[in-house]
Amino acid sequence: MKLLHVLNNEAISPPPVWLMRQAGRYLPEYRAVRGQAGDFISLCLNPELATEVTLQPIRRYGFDAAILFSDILILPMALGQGLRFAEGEGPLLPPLQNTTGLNIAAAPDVYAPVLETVRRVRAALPPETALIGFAGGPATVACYMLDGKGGGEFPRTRALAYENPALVQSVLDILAAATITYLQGQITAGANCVMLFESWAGIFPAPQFRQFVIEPNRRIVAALKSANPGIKIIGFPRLCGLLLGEYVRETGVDAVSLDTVTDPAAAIAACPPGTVFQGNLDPLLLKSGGAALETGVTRLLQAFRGIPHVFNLGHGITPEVPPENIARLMELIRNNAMPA
Ligand code: 1CP
Repeated sequence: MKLLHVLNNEAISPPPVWLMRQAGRYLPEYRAVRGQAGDFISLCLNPELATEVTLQPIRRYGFDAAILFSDILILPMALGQGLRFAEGEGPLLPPLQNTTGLNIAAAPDVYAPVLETVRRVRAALPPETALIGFAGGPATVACYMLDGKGGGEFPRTRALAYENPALVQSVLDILAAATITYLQGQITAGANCVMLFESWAGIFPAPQFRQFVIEPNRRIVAALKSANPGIKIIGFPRLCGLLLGEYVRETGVDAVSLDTVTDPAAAIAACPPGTVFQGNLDPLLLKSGGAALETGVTRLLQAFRGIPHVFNLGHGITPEVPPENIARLMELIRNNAMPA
């Protein structure tokens, strides 16, 4: 598997490629299955349909990796917090007041269908295509649990970090423990590597970033690596800025997924030797296409020349991207082989 070669520190040209949110509303075949499933949570918990939407982008584009179709908010739901997805509004949860209602022991029964999807996808994928398991990072998931909705501001979580740090810490501790068990379940079911999405890492000041993002991520990486020698873990500390090098060094992730704003050369300089990079094409270029897309792709391939790199976006594909622009992206990457 090309992806695993790169995660094992090999520079490969052209690089392996997959895209965040590669299964999603930009694909007509996804919208059809989504309509059949009813709501989004039912789709995540239906192994047959979740397997189908995981495989759709692989069939269409031949990506080097599939990512399990699920959501980072399935874990809080499995822990007992209510969750619904309001049409066009994103996730809604009853903002958490305390942790007494959260039940780690009950979670595996609720997310069992997700692990069944992992087994089915692994069995159906071509042997050269890697399967990526994932979870939200504890800080990011805690933001949704404490604020009850997304959007990126999370005012209640940020206030609680000062006003009730014990509550925030206990949510993080529960999430770190539950995430270890959840990701272990995905690895046992057939995931070839795993990714931690800390999509809102960038809202915290440095001391809180260390406590809420780095420390729980470090604990998860250590536990998974000690139980699964050789397992590769990708971190995505989105918008962490100058704390990138510290995140990689202290958590022990094998690879770091870069957000759109991060300059590849600055990231390479900030991270320890041997770091593998993933990213970070601007997802908007997929909407624009044309010469801008060509320039963006060439620039990115050149920036990571000779460095182990997994081609990806800096954040997820948006629903309005024309599917043919992704076919064009694949052509550009695969016709751009450069001597490593
Ligand atoms: O209407 C629909 O069909 C739902 C849209 C959708 C999809 C396709 C949501 C709601 N989640 C997903 C799938 C999903 N989410 C995947 C599947 C695999 C793939 O990438 O193809 C993954 C890995 C996620 C992870 C996820 N969910 C993240 C981390 C990555 C990121 O985008 O930063 C986050 C923050 C979420 C929360 C979430 N779920 C859905 C939405 C709209 C949101 C964001 C809400 C907000 O604005 O805060």
